[in-house]
Amino acid sequence: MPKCQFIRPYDMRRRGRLEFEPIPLNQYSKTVKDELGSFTKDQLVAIARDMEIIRAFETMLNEVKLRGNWKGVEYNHRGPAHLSIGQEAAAVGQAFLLGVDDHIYGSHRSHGEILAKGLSAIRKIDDAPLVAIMKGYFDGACLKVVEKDASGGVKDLAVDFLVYGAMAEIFGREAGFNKGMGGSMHAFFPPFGIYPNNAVVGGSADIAVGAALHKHVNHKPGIVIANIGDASAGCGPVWEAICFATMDQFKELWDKDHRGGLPLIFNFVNNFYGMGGQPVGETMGFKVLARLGAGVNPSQMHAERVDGFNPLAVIDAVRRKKEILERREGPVLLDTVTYRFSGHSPSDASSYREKAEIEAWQGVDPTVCYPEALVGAGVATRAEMEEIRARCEDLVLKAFRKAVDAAVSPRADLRKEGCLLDRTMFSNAKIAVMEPGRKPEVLIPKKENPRLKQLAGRSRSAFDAAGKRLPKTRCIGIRDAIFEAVLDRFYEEAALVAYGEENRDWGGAFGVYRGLTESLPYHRLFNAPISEGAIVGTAVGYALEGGRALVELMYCDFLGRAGDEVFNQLSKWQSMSGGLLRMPVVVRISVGSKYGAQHSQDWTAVCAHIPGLKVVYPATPYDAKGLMYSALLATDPVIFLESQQTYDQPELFVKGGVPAGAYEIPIGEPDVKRAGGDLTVVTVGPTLYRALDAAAILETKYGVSCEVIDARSVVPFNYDKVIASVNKTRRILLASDACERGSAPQTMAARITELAFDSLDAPPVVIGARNWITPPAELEDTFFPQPADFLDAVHEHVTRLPGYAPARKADASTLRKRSALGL
Ligand SMILES: Cc1ncc(C[n+]2csc(CCOP(=O)(O)OP(=O)(O)O)c2C)c(N)n1
Ligand SMILES: [Mg+2]
Repeated sequence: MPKCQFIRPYDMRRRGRLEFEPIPLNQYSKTVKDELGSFTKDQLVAIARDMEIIRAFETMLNEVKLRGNWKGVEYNHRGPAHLSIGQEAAAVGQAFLLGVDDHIYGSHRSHGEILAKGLSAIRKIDDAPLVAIMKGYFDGACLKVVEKDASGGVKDLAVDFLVYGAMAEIFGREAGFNKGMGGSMHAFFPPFGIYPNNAVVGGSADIAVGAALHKHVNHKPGIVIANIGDASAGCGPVWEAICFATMDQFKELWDKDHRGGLPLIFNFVNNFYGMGGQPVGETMGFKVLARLGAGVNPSQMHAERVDGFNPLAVIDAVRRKKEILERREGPVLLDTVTYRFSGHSPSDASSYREKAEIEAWQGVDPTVCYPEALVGAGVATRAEMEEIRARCEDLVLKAFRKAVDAAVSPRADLRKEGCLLDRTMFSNAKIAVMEPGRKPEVLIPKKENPRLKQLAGRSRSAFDAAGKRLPKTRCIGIRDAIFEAVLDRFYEEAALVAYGEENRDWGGAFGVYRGLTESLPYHRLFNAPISEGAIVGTAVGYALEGGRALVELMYCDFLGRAGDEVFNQLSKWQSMSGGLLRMPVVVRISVGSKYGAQHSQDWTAVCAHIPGLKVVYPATPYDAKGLMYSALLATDPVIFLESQQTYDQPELFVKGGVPAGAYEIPIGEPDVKRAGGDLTVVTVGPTLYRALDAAAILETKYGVSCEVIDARSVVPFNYDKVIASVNKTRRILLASDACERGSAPQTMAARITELAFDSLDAPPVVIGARNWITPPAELEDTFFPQPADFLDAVHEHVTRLPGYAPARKADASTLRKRSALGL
């Protein structure tokens, strides 16, 4: 789309041939002896030790799962354990060169990566900061457990801390790295550069891209590694992540200071199996995973295959890949060949593979071959290696005894009101600037923004000074109000970025961002590929690293394309981290109309159903601006719904209209838009206006005075105003444009029944769209609730309206029949 890129028919239609470069496979050929000049003996031995710790750790879990006992200590671990026995060299080789600023994101099978990265970090951090990290982490809760019987120096203590912290997390203990709320598949420890591991296959791919984006945009040190399995190559979000990470614009359009590729390694931990399915030869067609980089950009992602059974080969590969990333030529792809001797999980009997195959790989076991190579090169004696192995087992046993002891390592009490999860579902903080003192990068002073200048000529209210209604084109509408809040935040918060489809020059599909391009450099506002999953997933990664992201899904109906990212990632990491992480992400989602069945659904309730998401749906410009400003100050994920029916809606309710300056509206507070005494009407989203039309008819024609309350937010939601209104009116009707079944008003109706049963003269009545697909634009008024539907519902279920003939059957027997038909 950028005008500077002219697409010439001559070039595009010219005959030619596209050439691919050869892809290196296992090119590393050095021996330990060859490497003696590059590594100290201590380093070479440390590599063996780290592999032994992982092996002992995973063996313990395997035994516990299979036999409920390890080394005489009994324990029943109910949760999962996806073990990486056999994969130790891949993890240790990767971690060896990484610094604390290098961040890894992993999978369900990442215990080894956690330990390897932690052990590597401990070697690199000086004693004083190491102590500070341990003391500062959740007020030293984990440290307190391990320091009691500590022996040796700070580094030894830190190793105990790491092994115990990871293990206690796996066993769901409150002293674990994530207070026991992450567990085996999600454990992580950011101070050592160990970022969330993900139980959703491939889930870390786009999150890691977002993390790398954060480093790239904000000039943060270090690289990011996405550790994902070979079978994740079949996952859509992984491809979306690869597409997002390799966008040309990074290298071609971003300004000089931000030009270049993302500092990211897609590391496919290639153990040749999914659970039982085999990517090579069965479920995929690439044969060699490293081939995947070939088509996505001209550098073929610098992809190569590396022997993950040789830690030195992996170290060599990471060193070379880091150099590429430092030259800003990333991202890169590694196909790290490895093999799990253990089953997918301990209950897996490996029915899908031959015993001989497992034995063949065990024959080149890295925890045997590498120590042998050290002995052969004279780095260590066999006895020394044996002693290391025994010490590692003791280390793990020491942590194991503590982690399974309920008196030493209790679990969080989740039955208590105000318990850990009550406190961590939302962080509920407000942060104006992530990095105080940092100046936001902008292209022009705010007051010179062309859209802002244009809006200065518009009325801030729907009415002129004499109270006469103005044409919409002369007023600030909802799209302008949102723009103003976004612009304000961009000039305040340097860490804020916005992206989505057609966000830059186009101005967002519905014109909300028109004029934003003129103010912002590319790296703060850009077009994303049509990759809804990656749009949200990268925002999650961007936020986890300390940034603030505003992303957009063009239609609510496309939420399904970002399902995992919204429902499992965005919503869950704050609480899965035990309250350690924050998720300052606003997802703008436009709710359509006129475009038929796949472009016109209101899925507010789908989002509201997911714990951990805040959900707002403003219907007026005043509310839209204030809520957007609040959302962009918040530290929680906010689903910000906007109706395409009302983008040009001017302000009818607030005297003086929409303030030109910034202001906040608290998320979760409904607002009375019309006072009344006979019937409470609660609306979600643009249904407000049809409810007001109905209220006017009810008042003038039938003398029924309605109090109309605009929910504004769905999660959280303060019921006080609604209950106060019901106490007065004794009757309530709730409405939205979402299909009625399972809608947000249905949930509210159930809660209001619980909270105000004694005040109600009749059960709450809910109206919504028919439980149909959305028909074409010309028939939409048969679908979305219209004023007549309100009157029908009032007449049938609230109070008989004298002389009223229902437009459509809405009586109890019709509702029963329709329910029985699934309608
Ligand atoms: C999206 C999703 N689909 C399916 C699963 C169930 N599952 C867990 S692990 C796994 C196999 C993953 O294989 P791979 O990505 O190669 O990782 P590995 O287990 O080999 O480490 C499957 C299918 C899941 N967790 N997430
Ligand atoms: Mg695999």
